[in-house]
Amino acid sequence: MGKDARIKHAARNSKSGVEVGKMNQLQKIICVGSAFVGKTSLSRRFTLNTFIHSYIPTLGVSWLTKTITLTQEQLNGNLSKKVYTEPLTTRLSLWDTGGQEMFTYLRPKYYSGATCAVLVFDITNQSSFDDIEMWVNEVVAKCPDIPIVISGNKYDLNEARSVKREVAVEYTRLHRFDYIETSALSGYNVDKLFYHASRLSHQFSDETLKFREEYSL
Ligand SMILES: Nc1nc2c(ncn2[C@@H]2O[C@H](COP(=O)(O)OP(=O)(O)O)[C@@H](O)[C@H]2O)c(=O)[nH]1
Ligand SMILES: [Mg+2]
Repeated sequence: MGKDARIKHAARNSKSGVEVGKMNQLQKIICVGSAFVGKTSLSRRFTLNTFIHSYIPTLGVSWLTKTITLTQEQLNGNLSKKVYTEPLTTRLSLWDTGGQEMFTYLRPKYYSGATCAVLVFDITNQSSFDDIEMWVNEVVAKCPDIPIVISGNKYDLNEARSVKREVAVEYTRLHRFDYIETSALSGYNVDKLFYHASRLSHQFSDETLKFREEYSL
């Protein structure tokens, strides 16, 4: 698609009423984490605004896309200096990798070109949180320096949680990742998660940006 066509395409896709900014290249956000934590559900909630209760294991890999516009305020939101002066319209592709061990051999090639990693665990499942370290190592081995956001999903089951919020916050703070609790079922914080991932993707690809500061969602 040529530049003009991309801008028109972006304009058609922008329903927010904000000024349509420059169309950026595709952002590739990878959703990683153990099976059953809600990776597919988060992607579906964000792109299609639907939720399915039954479990459909993701076979290998799948992806969904959505075009969004980030305002300059959203782009600058986590920075100590305001550097962005125009909005950005960008096409997000969410890559949803199957967590199952049998697909391990498939996953690394899907990391290539990723601009942000969303690492998901289930707040009611301690072992999915314990697995996060393993996922971090896998992602960082393939994509050094990639921004990482950790999502503690299934917040609607907060009453039944087994991973304390403070424990997750402390872990992510130590590693300087961002942390957000989400619910694909209710939609809680799902837009916030992916808009943040998009903003980080843009900042990641912007080599002039050297002063990203610690940020808490
Ligand atoms: N209560 C609740 N269930 C969820 C949530 N997200 C996903 N699920 C359920 O958890 C199961 C696994 O979800 P799925 O998205 O397939 O997980 P994946 O294996 O990580 O892709 C399914 O039965 C979903 O309906 C959530 O936020 N809250
Ligand atoms: Mg899945």
